[in-house]
Amino acid sequence: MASTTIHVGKDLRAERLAAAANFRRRMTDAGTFVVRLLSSPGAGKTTLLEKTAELLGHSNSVGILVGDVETERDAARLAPYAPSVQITTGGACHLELPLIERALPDLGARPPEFLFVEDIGNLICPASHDLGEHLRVIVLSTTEGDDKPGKYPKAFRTSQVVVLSKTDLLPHVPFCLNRAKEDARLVQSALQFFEVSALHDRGIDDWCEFLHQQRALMLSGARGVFCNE
Ligand SMILES: Nc1nc2c(ncn2[C@@H]2O[C@H](COP(=O)(O)OP(=O)(O)OP(=O)(O)O)[C@@H](O)[C@H]2O)c(=O)[nH]1
Ligand SMILES: [Mg+2]
Repeated sequence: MASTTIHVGKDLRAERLAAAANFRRRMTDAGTFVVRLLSSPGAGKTTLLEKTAELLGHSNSVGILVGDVETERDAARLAPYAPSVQITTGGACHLELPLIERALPDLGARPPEFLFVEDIGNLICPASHDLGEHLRVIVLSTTEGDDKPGKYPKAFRTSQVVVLSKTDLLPHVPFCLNRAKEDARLVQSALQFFEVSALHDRGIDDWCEFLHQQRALMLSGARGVFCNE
C-alpha cells in the first residue's frame, strides 16, 4: 500500500516540552513545588497523599490534583486533608498539561506551596508526558513484585524518586526491597528510595522532610534531585 507523509509544519513534541518547561518555571517563580506520583493501579498513591498532606499541611499550603478515568472518589478521600480537585479523563490513560492548567485555579486563588499531581494508575503512558512537575515519583508497592523496574523502564528512567509502599506487607509477600532497588538502579543509578507504610504511618516523616528540603533548594535556586531547567 502506498503511504503519504503529511507535514504539519511544526514539532508538536518540542512544543509540549516547551509548554511543560514554561509551566515549571511559573510554578518555581510562585514558590510552588510540584510533585507528581506515578504507579500501577492501587499501589497506594492516594493513601500516601492523605498522610503526606496531613503532615505537610501543619506548616505549608498543599493542593492536590488527582486523575482517574472515572469517579471523584480519590478527591473525596483527599478533601479532608487538603484542597483537592478530581480530573476525570473519561477513558484517557494519562493526564496532560492543559488539564492541569485548567484545574489549578479550582484549588484556590494562590497556587499552594506544595502541589501534588496523582496521575492515572498506569506505569506506561504517563511516563511519556512531562506535566511541568519538579519531582517525578514512582510508587511501587510490595504486592506488585520486585521485578517491575526492569519491565517498565521508562517510568523509572524518567523519575527521580521511588517510594516503596505497603512495607507492612513484606512478611506476607515474596518481595525483596534490595532486589527492587537493584533492578531500579540498573535503569537509573541516581534514583532515591523511601520505604513507607502509609497505612501504619511508617516512613512518612522522612519522606516529608525530603520534600521540605527539595522545596527549600528550589526556592534558593540551588540544585536538588528535582528537574528545574
Ligand atoms: N497494607 C497496606 N495497604 C495499603 C497501604 N497503602 C495503601 N493501601 C491499600 O491499598 C489499596 C489501594 O490504595 P490507594 O491509595 O487507593 O491506591 P492508588 O494508587 O491511589 O489507586 P488508584 O488511584 O486506583 O490507582 C487500598 O485498599 C489501601 O488501603 C499500606 O501502606 N499498607
Ligand atoms: Mg488513587
